[in-house]
Amino acid sequence: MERVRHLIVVLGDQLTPTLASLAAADPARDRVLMAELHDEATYVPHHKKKIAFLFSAMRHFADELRAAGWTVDYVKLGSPGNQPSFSAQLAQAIAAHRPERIRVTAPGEWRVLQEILGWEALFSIPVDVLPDDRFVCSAPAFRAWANSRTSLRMEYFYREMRRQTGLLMDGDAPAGGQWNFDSENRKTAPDDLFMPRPKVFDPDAITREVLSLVEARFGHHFGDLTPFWFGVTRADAEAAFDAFVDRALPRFGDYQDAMLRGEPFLYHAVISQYLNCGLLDPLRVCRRVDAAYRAGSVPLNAAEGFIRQIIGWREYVRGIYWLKMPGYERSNFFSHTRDLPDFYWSGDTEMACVRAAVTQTREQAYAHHIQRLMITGNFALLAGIDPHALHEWYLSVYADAYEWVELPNTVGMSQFADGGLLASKPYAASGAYINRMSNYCASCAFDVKQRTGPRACPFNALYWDFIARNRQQIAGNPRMAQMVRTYDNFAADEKTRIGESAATFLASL
Ligand code: FAD
Ligand code: DLZ
Ligand code: SF4
Repeated sequence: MERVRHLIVVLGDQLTPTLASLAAADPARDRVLMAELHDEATYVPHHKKKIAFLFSAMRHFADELRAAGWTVDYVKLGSPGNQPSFSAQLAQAIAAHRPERIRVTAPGEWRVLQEILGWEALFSIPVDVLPDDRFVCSAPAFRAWANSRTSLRMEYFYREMRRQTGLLMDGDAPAGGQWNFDSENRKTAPDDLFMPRPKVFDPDAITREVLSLVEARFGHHFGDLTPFWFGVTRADAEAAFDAFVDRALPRFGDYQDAMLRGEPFLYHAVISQYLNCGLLDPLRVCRRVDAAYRAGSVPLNAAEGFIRQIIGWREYVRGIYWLKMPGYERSNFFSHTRDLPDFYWSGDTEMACVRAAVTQTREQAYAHHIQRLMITGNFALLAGIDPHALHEWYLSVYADAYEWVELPNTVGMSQFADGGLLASKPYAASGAYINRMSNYCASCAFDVKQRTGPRACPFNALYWDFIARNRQQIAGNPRMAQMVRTYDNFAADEKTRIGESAATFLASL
C-alpha cells in the first residue's frame, strides 16, 4: 500500500470543512481518520440523543468530505477494527497507512489534549496540533487579555469582541449607544398560541441506522432516544438557524429569562448542539443577526442579546476553560459534598420546576439557559451538591455539552465554585424568583409564598439556609451583603425554623 503523507485525525466536534487541519492538507496525498469510540461515548454516560446526534452528524460529515475528494477512513462503532479509544484507533491506522505525520486540530477538551500530546512519544511519528480557529478569540489572545486585567468580567471581554468583529458597531460606538440591553430581557412570557418551535428533521437512513446502534449499545444511558428530530448536516443546521431568525429571534431578547410549563424552547435558538460540533459557524450566525437588525426585521435588544451570548459568553467561557485547566474541574469554594439526588436522573420530585427541567432534559437533551442556571443549578447550589458530581451530570445530559463550555458554566457561573472568578455573585435565588420568571409554581405541590414548614417551597428555606451557612464567604460581596443583613434581621425563632425546614428537606433527599 502506498504510504500516506499526513494522517488527519478529525474529532467528533470538528465537523467543519474549513477546519485548520483540513485547510492545511491535500486530498490527493493525505487521509482522514474519523471514528466512533466506545470510550468517548461512555467517559460520562452521555444522553442517548447526544450520542445519536453526534454519530449521525459525523457519518454525514464523512460523506461530505468524500464528496469533496477526500479519502476518509470512517470507523463505525462495532465494525471490524473499531477500537475503544482515539489512541488505539490511531495505532491501527498508523500500522495500515504508515503516515509521515499525524495532524489534528486542537481538541475542545483538556483530557483529549493530554492524550494527543502523548502520541508523538507513543508512535514515534511527528504530530502537529493546529489551533482551532473556529472561535473569535484564540486561547493565547484570551490569556493575554486576562493577564492585562485585574477583573475578568465577561462584559469587558464582550466589548473587546464587539470592537474586534465590528458586530453591532456604528464606527467606534455600540449600535443604539449602549453595549448591553440585558435589563430589557427579563419579561415573563405569556402563553402564546403561536409559540415558535425549533425546526425538526425526519431521520434519514443514516440516522435510522445510528438510532438502532445507539439503542443496542447505549440503551441503558439516560434520555429518550426518540422522537429524534435534530438536524445532522450543515444544510439542516443552517435551515434550523434560518427558521430561528425568522420566527423566534424578534422576541428572543424580551423573553430570554422566561420559563413556561410545557414550553421547553420558548424563543431560544436551540442551535448550541450545531455550533459546538462545527455544523454552524459562530461568527457567521452573528453576522446574519447583525444584518437582520440593520434590515429592521429584528429589534436591537434581541440582536444584542443573541450576539452577546455567542461572542460574549461562549467565547469567554472557552477562554476561562483553557486559562484555568487543569484543576478548574475540582473547584469547590463552598466545600459542598452532598451527593446528586436521584431525581436529577428520574425527575421524580414534587418540585414542579425541577421536575419540568429534568423531564424535558430527558426527552430533548435540551434545557434553556435559565432552566440550567436557576432551576437545576440553583437547587444544587442551595442544597450543597458536590460541584464535580453536578458537572458530570451537565456534561452527560445535554446534546451541546463539551467540557470547554459546560465546565465554566457549571463550576463558575452556576455553582460559584471558583470563588467568583467568573460570576460577580452566586446565582442563588429563592422561590420568588422562579415564581416571577415562570408559571411552574401555580401547579406545584409546594407553596411558593411559605418560607418554612412541610408545604413551603423548598427553595425558600434552602436559600436562607445557604446565606446563613456561607455568610463568612459571601458577606464581603457587595451584591450579597444586603441578603446577609436581611437574614441577620430575622427573629431568632424564624432562623431556627429556617434551619429546621432546610435540614428536614435535605435529609429527605
Ligand atoms: P440561546 O439561548 O438561543 O443562545 C444562543 C447561543 O448562545 C447558544 O446556542 C450558545 O451557543 C450561546 N450561549 C448562550 N449562553 C451561553 C453560555 N452561558 N455559555 C456559552 N454559550 C452560550 N452551553 C453549551 O453550549 N454547552 C453546555 O454544555 C452548556 N452547559 C451549561 C451548563 C450550565 C450549568 C449553564 C448555566 C449553562 C450552560 N450552557 C451550555 C449555556 C447555555 O445554557 C446554552 O448554551 C443554551 O441553553 C443553548 O441553547 P440555545 O442554543 O437555545 O441558546
Ligand atoms: C462527545 C463525543 C462522543 C459521544 N463520541 C465521540 C466519538 O465517538 N468520536 C469522537 O471523535 N468524538 C466523540 N465525542 C467528542 C469527544 O468526546 C471530545 O469532546 C472531542 O474530541 C473534543 O474535541
Ligand atoms: Fe419550584 Fe418552589 Fe415554585 Fe414549586 S413552589 S415550582 S418548588 S419554586
